[in-house]
Amino acid sequence: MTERTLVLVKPDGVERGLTGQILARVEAKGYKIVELKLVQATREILEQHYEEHQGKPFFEPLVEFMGSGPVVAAVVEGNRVIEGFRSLAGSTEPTTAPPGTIRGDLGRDWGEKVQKNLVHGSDSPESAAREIGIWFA
Ligand code: DAT
Ligand code: MG
Repeated sequence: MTERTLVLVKPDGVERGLTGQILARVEAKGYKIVELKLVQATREILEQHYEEHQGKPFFEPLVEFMGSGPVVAAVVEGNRVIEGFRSLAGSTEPTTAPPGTIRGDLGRDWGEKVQKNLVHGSDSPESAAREIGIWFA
């Protein structure tokens, strides 16, 4: 079934000049970018976006990191794209994310409190709808 997901290229990805490579992988897989923008996220947006992580020890460093520079926000469309993009992205921790994935090929541990793992992808249809509403209000 055709779905939409929210993809973010996080500040580390934008800063390292990896936006093109990351979006190219999304397109090469056959998904369609239907919305795209470069945005400096406000604290309000980030608190909403990471609502589920409020109270966790990495929440504050995460919000700080995500506001440390511009991010690229995209809405990506395709059959089973929510699951498909998470598979392309690889697991959360870039050190051990499988080679072949965005995080596995392009990311690593930088010795910081937060995982600088290049990308975000919504994890369910409910999250996708909620997150697209936050970033593309
Ligand atoms: P994902 O981005 O794979 O969906 P998540 O939703 O569990 O992972 O966490 C959101 C982000 O928070 C993640 O991309 C990086 C950061 N993060 C998660 N767990 C962490 C941890 N244990 N220590 C530091 N940062 C963490
Ligand atoms: Mg998540």
